[in-house]
Amino acid sequence: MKFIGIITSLALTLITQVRAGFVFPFSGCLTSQGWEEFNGHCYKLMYDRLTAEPADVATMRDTCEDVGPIKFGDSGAFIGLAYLADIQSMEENDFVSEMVAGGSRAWIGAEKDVSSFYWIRDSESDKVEVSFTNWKFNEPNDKDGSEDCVEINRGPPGKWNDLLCSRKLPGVCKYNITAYTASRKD
Ligand SMILES: [Ca+2]
Repeated sequence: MKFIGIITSLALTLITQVRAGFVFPFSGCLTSQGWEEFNGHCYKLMYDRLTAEPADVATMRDTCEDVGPIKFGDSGAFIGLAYLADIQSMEENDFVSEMVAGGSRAWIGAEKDVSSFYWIRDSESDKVEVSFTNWKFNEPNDKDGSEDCVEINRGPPGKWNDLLCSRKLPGVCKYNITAYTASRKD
């Protein structure tokens, strides 16, 4: 039985490391596929995983879950560990802004509920109220009372703007390397 257990464990490790044909490393990031490392996390600028086009926020959240590494949830289902990026400091903001680069705008993971913005990582974790911010001058302006999502690089590099969640942009995906490696030890 111990042998079977080891085989099962190896199989699970292989399944969870390999995603879309890629093996996610247990340290560092999958640089060959565009993932870049900053402060214990991996980041990637992504487009819709199905169309390779810019997409609305909901589609980009799904894309992030689909393109990153996975773990097994309590129900036994696979859970994607990557999420539309939260940003906690100016250093991280600079990193993300430069990674998006080229004057491009991109979704980050903040979304408004009533009057406050929250980071939403996945359906299993609580949303966390945004603390660090880098709003563009006169933003968030909630134009027409309907701007509930947040883009980076609007106007000056690194600055944030609130806009309609249905607008189409690429998105910045992110996952915690330690959360990934820890998920392999249970
Ligand atoms: Ca706005």
